[in-house]
Amino acid sequence: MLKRYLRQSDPEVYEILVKEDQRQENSLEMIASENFVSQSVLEAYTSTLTNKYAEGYPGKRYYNGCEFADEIETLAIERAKKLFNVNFVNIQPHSGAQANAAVFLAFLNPHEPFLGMDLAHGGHLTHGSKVNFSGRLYQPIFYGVKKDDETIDFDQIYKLAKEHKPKMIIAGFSAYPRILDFNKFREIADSVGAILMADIAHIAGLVAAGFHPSPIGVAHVVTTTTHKTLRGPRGGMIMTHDEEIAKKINSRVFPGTQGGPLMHVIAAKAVAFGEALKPEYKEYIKKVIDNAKTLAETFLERGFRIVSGGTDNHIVLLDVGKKGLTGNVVADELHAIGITANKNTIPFDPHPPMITSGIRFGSPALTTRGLGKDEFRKIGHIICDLIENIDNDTMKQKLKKEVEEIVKQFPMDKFRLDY
Ligand code: DSN
Repeated sequence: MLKRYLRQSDPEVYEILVKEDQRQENSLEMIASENFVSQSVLEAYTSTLTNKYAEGYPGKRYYNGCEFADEIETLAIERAKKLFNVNFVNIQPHSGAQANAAVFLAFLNPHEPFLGMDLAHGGHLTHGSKVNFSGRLYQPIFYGVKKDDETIDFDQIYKLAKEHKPKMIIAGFSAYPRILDFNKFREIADSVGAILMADIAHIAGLVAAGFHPSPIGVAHVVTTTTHKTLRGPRGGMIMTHDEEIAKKINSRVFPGTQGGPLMHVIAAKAVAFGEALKPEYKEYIKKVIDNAKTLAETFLERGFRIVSGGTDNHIVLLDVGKKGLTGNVVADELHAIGITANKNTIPFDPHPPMITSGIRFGSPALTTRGLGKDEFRKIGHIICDLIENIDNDTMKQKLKKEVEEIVKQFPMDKFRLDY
């Protein structure tokens, strides 16, 4: 029986949680930043460590009773250090946004300039958007991708760096399907004496498994989330090789931007890192990339345009504007047949973020669920058929059934807690 305590004590919440279980089970989850954690991660996440306040760091806490909080945080840190081959990890950020906030606080004074990628070209809200603390408190200058091949425009970054003398340069994106050359970023940062921050929230799993060059030792400081390709609980962390930077980061996380750490989440992070250190995880990441490539190839075979013409990672960015449609409409139609993905701006998009010309697809969650190249090819065709028949209800019914057939083959019991 699932959630037996909640079922009796609070049927209202229970019903909603069961509906979410069913939603995850009955649809194809293709949001590039999502994944399914293991039952072990879930168990740690729901542990009694949620009850514990542990402001401070292992061995230096403000409250008593932290002996096991210390033990679990130290274990999580040691596993993360091994996984990323790095000297220092702060495991406490509640999210990627919190991790980035702590880094800004460590290196920039209010109104000082930094370079980040334009949101419309694949950047992130915390890399300078005017609706975010990063754009309100500091002075963002945006770089983007080249118009011809939609890969990062390093000439532009170099020029902007010379002109604006930023205190920090951010390398790392939410919707960029290609490999990042961290060395080039570092060269530019050094040429103007800027700090290089790599935000590997999306590609952390690929970096950990050795399928993407690591920024550790190249960037001064590296931030990430733990719940995307890394397949851990929702959360963030910050890494560096540099002892002085490490001290600064610790104080900017706590007390700089956060209060008590979420100890149950830190326990779940430790479990996820333990999983990622196993050889099976490398195989998983290889499949994540193969599946994304298969999806990209299918789109191309069907005559669709994808940003940058392919993918090197877990992301495929489809240009639906080319088909005379907008991302918001296609995302809703996909949802209606059981495929969850998000509308996303594409470089030089004529539409704003709530409309967009693109759809971002990701392979991490469905790969965890067990789907392989055959299924990704089938899903690619379903998506193309839908876009080509967006006003054809009979076709949409047929495609919905095809999605149902796929999801039935991959039950999700092993991603839920049974009591
Ligand atoms: N919301 C995340 C994503 O989807 O990429 C980034 O924070």
